[in-house]
Amino acid sequence: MRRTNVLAVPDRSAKAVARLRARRVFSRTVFAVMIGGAVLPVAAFADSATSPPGAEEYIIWPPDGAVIHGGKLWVRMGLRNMGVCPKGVAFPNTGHHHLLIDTDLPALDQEIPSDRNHLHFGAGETDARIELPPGKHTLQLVLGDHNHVPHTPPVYSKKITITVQKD
Ligand SMILES: [Cu+2]
Repeated sequence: MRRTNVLAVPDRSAKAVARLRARRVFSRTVFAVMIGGAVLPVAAFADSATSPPGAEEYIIWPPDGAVIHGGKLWVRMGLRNMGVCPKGVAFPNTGHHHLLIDTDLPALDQEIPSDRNHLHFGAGETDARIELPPGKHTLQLVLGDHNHVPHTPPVYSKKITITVQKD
């Protein structure tokens, strides 16, 4: 893959590429059906990048059960046995962080949604300043590949709960 200009590719193009890739997988799947059912499971999951054994994503900060005063906090994102790489760059054993706020894991074989509950750190960030309203909140990380799709097997952190108290 060309590495120049890749960082400037807008999300829309990435989605178009993902659609094209999905179509290619479909073709491969049809082919697999023709040559024998045994190949089908491999072909159906061939599109997401793979993660190596021992890959682990974790939240460095805040700790589970933390009480945050005021609502503004840093989230520090940790990753073992893989590397962080910006979106759009296909490099083996890398991905970018996604922070899930007050939501469960998304579908692990599709592009991770992008909204206020699913934050993408497509520039390769490993920490983020966020602000949450008072109350209990859950935080969880999931790594996505160059197309924002979780790896095979998926790499995600434990879900933690924090409490925001108004100052
Ligand atoms: Cu992403």
